[in-house]
Amino acid sequence: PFLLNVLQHPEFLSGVVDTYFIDENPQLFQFFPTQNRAQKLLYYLAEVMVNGPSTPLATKLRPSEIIPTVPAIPVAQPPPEGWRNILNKEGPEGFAKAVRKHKGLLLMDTTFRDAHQSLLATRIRTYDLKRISPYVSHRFNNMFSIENWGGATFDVALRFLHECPWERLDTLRKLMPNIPFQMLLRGANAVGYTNYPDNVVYKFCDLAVKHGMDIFRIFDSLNYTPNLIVGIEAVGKAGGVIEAAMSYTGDVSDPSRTKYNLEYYMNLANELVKAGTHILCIKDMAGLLKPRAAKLLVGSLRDRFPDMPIHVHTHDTSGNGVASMLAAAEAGADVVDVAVDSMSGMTSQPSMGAVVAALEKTDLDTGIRLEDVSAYSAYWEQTRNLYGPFECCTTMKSGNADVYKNEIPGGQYTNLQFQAFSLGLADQFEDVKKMYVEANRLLGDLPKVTPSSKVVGDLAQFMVQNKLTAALVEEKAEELSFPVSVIEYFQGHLGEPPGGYPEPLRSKILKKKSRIDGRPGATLPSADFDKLKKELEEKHGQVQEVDVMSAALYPKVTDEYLEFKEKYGPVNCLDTKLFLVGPKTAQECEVEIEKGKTLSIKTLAVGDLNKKTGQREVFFELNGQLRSVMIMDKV
Ligand code: 3PY
Ligand code: ZN
Repeated sequence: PFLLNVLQHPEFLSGVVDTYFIDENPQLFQFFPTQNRAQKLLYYLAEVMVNGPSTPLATKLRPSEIIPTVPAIPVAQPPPEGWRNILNKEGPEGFAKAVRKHKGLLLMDTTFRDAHQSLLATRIRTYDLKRISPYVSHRFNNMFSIENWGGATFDVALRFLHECPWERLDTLRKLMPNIPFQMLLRGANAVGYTNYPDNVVYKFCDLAVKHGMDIFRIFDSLNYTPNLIVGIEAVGKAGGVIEAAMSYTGDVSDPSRTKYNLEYYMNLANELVKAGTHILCIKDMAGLLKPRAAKLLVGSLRDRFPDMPIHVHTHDTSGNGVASMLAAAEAGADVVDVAVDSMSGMTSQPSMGAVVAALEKTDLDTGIRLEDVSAYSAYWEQTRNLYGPFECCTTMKSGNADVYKNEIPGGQYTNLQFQAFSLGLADQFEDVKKMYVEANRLLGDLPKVTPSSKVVGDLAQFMVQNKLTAALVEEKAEELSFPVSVIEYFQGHLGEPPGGYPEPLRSKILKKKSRIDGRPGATLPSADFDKLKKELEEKHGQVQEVDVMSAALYPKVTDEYLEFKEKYGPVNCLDTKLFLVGPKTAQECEVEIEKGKTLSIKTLAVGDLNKKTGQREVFFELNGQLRSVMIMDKV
C-alpha cells in the first residue's frame, strides 16, 4: 500500500492533528526519493553546464568529439575458451602447472588498469571499458590475464568517477567470461594507502573473488614479508590465484649496488615460494629492470624454482621496456606485461604490438594476431582522446632514462611532473627528481612504490620547498615539521624497511612519538562491519555488502559517493564527454539507463541568473517533454 508522508497526508496537512497522530503514523517521516533517475541526470547535466565539471580537469585539452569505433566481432557466437576455463577446471595449482607447460610467451594486458593509471591519472571509466570488452573476449582469448582492477582504480572510481568499483568488476566479468582477471593488491594496504586490520583484507579478497576476480598480484611497498603473507593468506583463503610480487629496485646487474642485489631477491623469492605463492612476480614499478638485469634475475629464479611460473611487470619510462621483456622471456619468464600500443610507452607498460611482432614465428610466439592488436589499439587511440583533460602527454613528450637515477615509479613520475608544471614550475621538476634521490637515501634506500613512494616524494617536495639539503635535514631533524607520511613511516605504520631504519635520523624525528614494532595490522583492532553497515544505512538507506567494504577502506570517499549517487543518479550511464564537460546548448543525446531503456535528452537553454536567489533555470526536452531544473550558480 502507498503510505503518505508529512508532505502528502491530507489529515496532517489540515493541521487538526495531535501528537498521537504522529506516533500512530510512523510513515509520515519516511521520505521516498521524489526524483526519478532521469530527473537526477538532468540535474547533473544542468549542474555541469552551470558550474563546470564535477571532476576537476587537469589540462586544457577537451574531450574529443569523435565517438570511438568498436571493431566487429562474430555476432551471436560465444567467445572461444581461454585460460579462465583452465583455471575453473583445474584450480590455482593446476592453472600454474598449465602455465609452466605452455610453450609460447603469455601476455597480461594492463590497458584496463596500470596503463591508464600511469598515463591518464586512472580516469578511464567503466563506460569505455565495457564497450571494448566483448572484442577482447573474442580476440584475445589466449591472453594470460586482463589487469582491470586494484591499484588506484578503486579509489579513483569512487572519488572522481562517481562509480562503484564492484559494479565495474561485475560488468566486465559478464562480458569477458573466458579470460582471467587480474588485480593489484597492496598487501596489507589492500587497495588503499595505509595498513588495514586483517579482517578488512580477508573480507576484501573474499568479496573480490565472489565478484569474479581471479589472480591477485600481491606486493608490499617495503617488501616486508609479514605484510606480504597477510595478502597471500587472504587470497589463498578466498580461493584466488596467489601471485606474490617482489618490488624491484636498484640494479642487480651492477655489482657496485649491493643492497638490492641478486641474493636479496633470491632470498625474498624463497620466502614467497615457502609462503605458498602460485606464481612469482617481479614487479618493476619504475622500469629499472634493464635487459641485462632481467636476464640475470629471471635466469637465476628459473634455475632455482623450475616449477614456479614467473611473471614480469615493468614500465617503459626509460624506453627499454620491450627489450627488457624480450630478455625476460628468453631467460624463462612465462608471462610479461604489456599495454595496447596506443596506451603504451613512457610511464605505461611496453607495447603489446611490439612484443607480439618481435616474437611472431619464434618458439616464444604469443599466439596473438598483430591485426587484432591493431584494431584494439585503434579503439584505444580514439578513446584516449576522450580523456584529454587528464592526458600526461601535455607535459610528457618522451620517455626519460633518468629514471635509472631517480627510481621514481611510473604513476608517480607522471604525477610529480604534472604537479610541477601546473604550478608553472617546470624547473622544479628537475629539482624534485634530484631531491627524490636524496630523500630516498635519507629514508634508508627503499623500494619505492605505493605507499612508500609517497613518503619519498613528500620528503623530496618538502626539501625543495624549504630549500633543504640532505645534510641540513640530518642536522636539523629535531626542529623540522616533517610531512605526516614521513613521520608515520618512521613510526612503523608501513612495516619495517629492508635493512632497518636509518639512525640517528629516526630517533631525531620521532623523539617521544610512539613506535610500532613488527607488523602494523597485528595490533590494529578488527573492523566492525555490522556497526559500519548500520551507520551507513542510517545515512543512506539500504546499502550493499560491497558498499560496506568500500566504506571500511575509504569511509569519507564512500560516504560522498553514496550521497552523489542519491543526488545525481546513474552518471555512469552518460558517455565520457557528457560526464566530463556536459552537453552544449541544443545538443541532443541518448542515454541508456538500463538495457532497453533509453532517455533522449535535448538541452534547450540555460536561463539568466536570478540575482535574488542566485539560481539559474536550465531547460531540457526529455523524451519530447519540457523539463527544467533550478541550479545554484556557484561560479
Ligand atoms: C599501485 O599501487 O597502484 C601501483 O601501481 C604500484 O606500482
Ligand atoms: Zn606498474
